[in-house]
Amino acid sequence: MYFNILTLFPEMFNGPLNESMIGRAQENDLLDINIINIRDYASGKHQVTDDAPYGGGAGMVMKVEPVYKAWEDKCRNEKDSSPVILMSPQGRKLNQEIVKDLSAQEGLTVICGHYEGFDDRIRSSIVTDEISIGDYVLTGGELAAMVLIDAVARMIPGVLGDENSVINDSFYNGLLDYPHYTRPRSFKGMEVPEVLLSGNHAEIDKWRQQESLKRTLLRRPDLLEMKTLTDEEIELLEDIKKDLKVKKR
Ligand code: 4FV
Repeated sequence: MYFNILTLFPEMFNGPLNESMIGRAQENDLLDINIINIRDYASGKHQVTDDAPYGGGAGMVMKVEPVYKAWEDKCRNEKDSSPVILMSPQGRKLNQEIVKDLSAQEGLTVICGHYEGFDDRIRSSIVTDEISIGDYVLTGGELAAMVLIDAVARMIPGVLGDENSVINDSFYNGLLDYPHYTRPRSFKGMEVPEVLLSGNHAEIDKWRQQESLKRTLLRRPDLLEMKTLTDEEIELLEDIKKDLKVKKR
C-alpha cells in the first residue's frame, strides 16, 4: 500500500514512520510512503504557502496553488482513483470502521493543513474525503495524518507480527478490549485472575468476552447501542448488569 503525504513539515514524519512496525513495513516493501513538501511548489523567492483571508479575519489561509501543483506533480494518476484525504476538524470522525475501509485501498494521498485552514478550492478541486481525528484543534494536520497512517498501515497483512493481533483488537468486534495479564503471577499482592491460569480455553474465552462486555458497558455504552449483539452477548450482559447491581447494594 502507498501513502502520499502533502505537508509543509516533511521532517515531522521521520520519527513515527521510520521506527517500529511502520519502519519495518517500509523495509519489507509492505508500505511505500512518499512525503511531498508543499513549499517546493510555492512560487516566488519566498515560496509563500499562506495568505490573508479574503473578507478579513484572524490568521492565515493555506493557498490553493502550491497544494494543487504538488498533487498534480506527484499524486495525480488517471488510472488510480485512490482517495485524496484532507485532515481537518470539519471531516468525518475517524473510527476503526473507516480505518478498515481505507486499508482496502491501493493507496491514500493525505493532505496536512496549517494556519487557520485551507482555501476551499483545495476541497473542491482534488479532495475526495475529509477526516478528523477528534473534536479538538491541532497546530497542523501532520499528527492527524500520522494517526491515520499508523491505524491503516497496521491493518495491512504482514505489518503486525501476528495477524491475530488485529482480530483481537479493540473495536474489531465493536467492543472494548478485555484486560490482559503476563508474568509475574503476583505483583504487590495483585494476582492474575485464576481462570487465565486454568488452561481451560473455553472458560478463558468466556471470561474475556464477559470482561469485554462489562468494560464496554461501563466505559462506552454508546458502542453497545451501535452494535448488533448476539443472543449470547445479550444474556451475558444481563448477568453483568445483575452482578453490578448486587455489587452496588
Ligand atoms: C485536525 C483534527 C486539526 C486545524 C487547523 C490544523 C488543524 C490547522 N486535523 N483532525 N482535529 N487540524 O485539528 O484532523 O490547520
